[in-house]
Amino acid sequence: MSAHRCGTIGIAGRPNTGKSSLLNRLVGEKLSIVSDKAQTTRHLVTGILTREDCQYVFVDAPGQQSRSRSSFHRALNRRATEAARDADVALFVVEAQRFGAEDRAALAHIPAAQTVVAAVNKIDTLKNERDLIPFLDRLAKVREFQAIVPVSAKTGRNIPELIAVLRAALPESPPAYPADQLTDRDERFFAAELLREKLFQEMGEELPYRCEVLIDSFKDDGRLRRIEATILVERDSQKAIVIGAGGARLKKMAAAARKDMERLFDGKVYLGVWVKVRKAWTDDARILRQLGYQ
Ligand SMILES: Nc1nc2c(ncn2[C@@H]2O[C@H](COP(=O)(O)OP(=O)(O)OP(=O)(O)O)[C@@H](O)[C@H]2O)c(=O)[nH]1
Ligand SMILES: [Mg+2]
Repeated sequence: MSAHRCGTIGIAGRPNTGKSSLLNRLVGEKLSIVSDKAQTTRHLVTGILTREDCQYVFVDAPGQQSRSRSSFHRALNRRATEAARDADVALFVVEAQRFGAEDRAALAHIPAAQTVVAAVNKIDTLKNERDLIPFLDRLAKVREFQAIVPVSAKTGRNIPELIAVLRAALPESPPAYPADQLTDRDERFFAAELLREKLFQEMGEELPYRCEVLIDSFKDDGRLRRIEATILVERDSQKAIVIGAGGARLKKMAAAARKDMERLFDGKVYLGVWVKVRKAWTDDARILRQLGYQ
């Protein structure tokens, strides 16, 4: 058998290309939150895939975006850059048939010396996979990629091929984590993320960007996890929208988040959620620190 390999793979690309969906598909567990809105991911999320001959430590990151409006957005971009730069390999994710200025800018943030594998995602949306060939040819001219692999995070198409290509790019090394470890994040982190995902999935276009989730307390009570969370918004009007008529929207989001938590934690969850107004939290150093952005 060939030598064991192990290393980190930093996932990069502009927002909304399917980076988090791909991480989830690669590790076979829903760890990183997903929505149809750009800039869903705000944190670095590690997902570990352990195979007999290789351990893959994937790091999902926020999408690299060209316009930085606040300290918050600059913090997200810093994270996006770090993940790809500090890993053994960068996995650059683009959408099939779409390579624009934003993709080019995101790619430019990956240092020239870094090994880059490109994943062309969402190929399930193509009528005919052969239509992709000219796009792949054009992409190959943009930069010297170690490999270009068309995939679908949605259907799992070509995921084994992508895993094989990544293995070849990782250094020979013993495993860095125990074989049963899936992530380096704790349950508290995932509790906040799963609730934030519901805000992205349930709310209109602008509102999710004005929201954050804080976990106020997380207690094990026998086999029950008791979680108290706060959704931060910037204005009273936003608070009313999040809560919805008679509290219906908040109840729906909390119920969906609780269900996801119970699946991920494999146990019962009590979830209490409050909504609070904190003006301009995206530029408030104290809140950004509390949320782990600074
Ligand atoms: N059809 C199709 N849709 C996909 C695929 N992968 C992801 N999506 C969709 O693309 C949208 C964005 O997916 P995410 O995984 O959140 O994308 P992301 O790159 O992590 O986005 P940010 O975190 O915002 O940078 C969601 O609506 C996904 O369901 C795929 O392979 N096929
Ligand atoms: Mg994401």
